[in-house]
Amino acid sequence: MTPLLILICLVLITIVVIQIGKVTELASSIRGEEDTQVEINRWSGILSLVFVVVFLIGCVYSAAYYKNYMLGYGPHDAASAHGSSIDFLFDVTLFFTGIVFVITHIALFWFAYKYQGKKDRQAEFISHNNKLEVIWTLVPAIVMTLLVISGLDAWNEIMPDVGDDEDYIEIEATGVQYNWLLRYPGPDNLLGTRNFKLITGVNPLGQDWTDPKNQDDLQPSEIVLPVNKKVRVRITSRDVLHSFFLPHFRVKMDAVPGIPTYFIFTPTKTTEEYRQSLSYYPEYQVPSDPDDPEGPQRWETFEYELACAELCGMGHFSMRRVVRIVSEAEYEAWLSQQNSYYLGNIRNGDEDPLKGKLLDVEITQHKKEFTSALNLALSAPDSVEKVVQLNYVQYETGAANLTSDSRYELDNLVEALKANSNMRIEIAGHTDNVGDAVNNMALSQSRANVVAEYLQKQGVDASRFTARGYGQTRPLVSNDTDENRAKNRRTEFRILSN
Ligand SMILES: [Cu+2]
Repeated sequence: MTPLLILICLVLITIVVIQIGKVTELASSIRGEEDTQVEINRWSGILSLVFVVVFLIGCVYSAAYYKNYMLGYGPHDAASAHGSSIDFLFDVTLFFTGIVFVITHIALFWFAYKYQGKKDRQAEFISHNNKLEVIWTLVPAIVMTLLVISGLDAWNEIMPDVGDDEDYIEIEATGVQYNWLLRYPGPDNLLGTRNFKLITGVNPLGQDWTDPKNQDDLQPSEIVLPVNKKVRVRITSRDVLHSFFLPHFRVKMDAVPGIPTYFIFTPTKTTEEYRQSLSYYPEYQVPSDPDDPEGPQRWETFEYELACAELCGMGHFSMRRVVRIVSEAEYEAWLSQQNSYYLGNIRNGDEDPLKGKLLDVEITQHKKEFTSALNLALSAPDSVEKVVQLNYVQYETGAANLTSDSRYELDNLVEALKANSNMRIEIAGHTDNVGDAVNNMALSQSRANVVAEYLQKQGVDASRFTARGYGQTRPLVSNDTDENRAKNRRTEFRILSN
């Protein structure tokens, strides 16, 4: 419908223009061609002058009117350490180009007025003018040189890479149509290796999971960074050109497929501080949702953003991610809530090359779980609660042989017994209700014995523990599902005294 309307409008406009032409022609044949032309020239000249005045006033007015929305002006001081030097360069460039802009526009329209066609007026012939040519070549050349040199100076100041001894956070942003895939290094502070051949639906970055550095990497949905800490962003692309653009921090760098780029910057203002600086300006004291006049105001809902500054295709506009700058403590809290992408999405799945193999990160995690369960049991007042499950002690099916990975959990127990020299425990074996109850009793007793033997071998005095099998007599939950039966097949210990 809309294209049809536009087409009809265009046809009508064409008809109007043709008709005006015909009327003018008719008028000139009545009044004489030459007189009409002079009259048209005079009006064109006057209207040119009117236009340039209105245009220049409009330019200045709109710049002043929208000042508080523009980066570098009003509340929009740079939120990064290097940002002010870019803003300064921008102002210097604007100063020189602004002068040229005003002078050339005035000259252009003034000349159209002054040298309008008149009866008996002839154009003057000038072959060349050396003085004029020297001036209009030299002045722009000097200004350009000045701008380029100061630009290079700023570039050299902003772009050097981080030194080995510097304290910084490294994160990674990969542009894909149409999204930014973000990666944080995790607790080891190292980003793992990538290989484009490994890219799949669940491994969008092509991370090599056999590289331990990858196993703790995070893929958060937003960029969260502590204030006043240097950040190095690795920037890459998986398909076409994108551009990593953090407007409020004056950070912008192309993301090029196959060529890693980077940008280093230090955020100097938290999101909260930026909101505060916006709150003083009337432009930001309006409801952020026009349909909800009582709701939060624009300054309250402000967020820094990551955008793509390269027109990369149809969905280009949707490449937006929220950036939050917070205090060091808030950053640490946020970081501790993020989970490893590998452990959450890949681990023991079809694409895990390490399926079934115990990882260092898991050993650490299991130890943490053991320690907190132990501490809980140690401080429990009631003897019923003084029980710790040995979740990662496992046996071969139907037998009393420990799996080799069980030693990590048992070593945790050995360590605990050595650290708490007064602690005495009872090791208890339990089974589910599958099979014969008498056999189950025997099996659980021999499993408890195996654990006891292990402790003794590790140098724990035999007087500090007893081992007992309970068979299927003490289920944790009812034996009605596979899952529940697995919970009931367990080894645990009870703290008898400490
Ligand atoms: Cu893009």
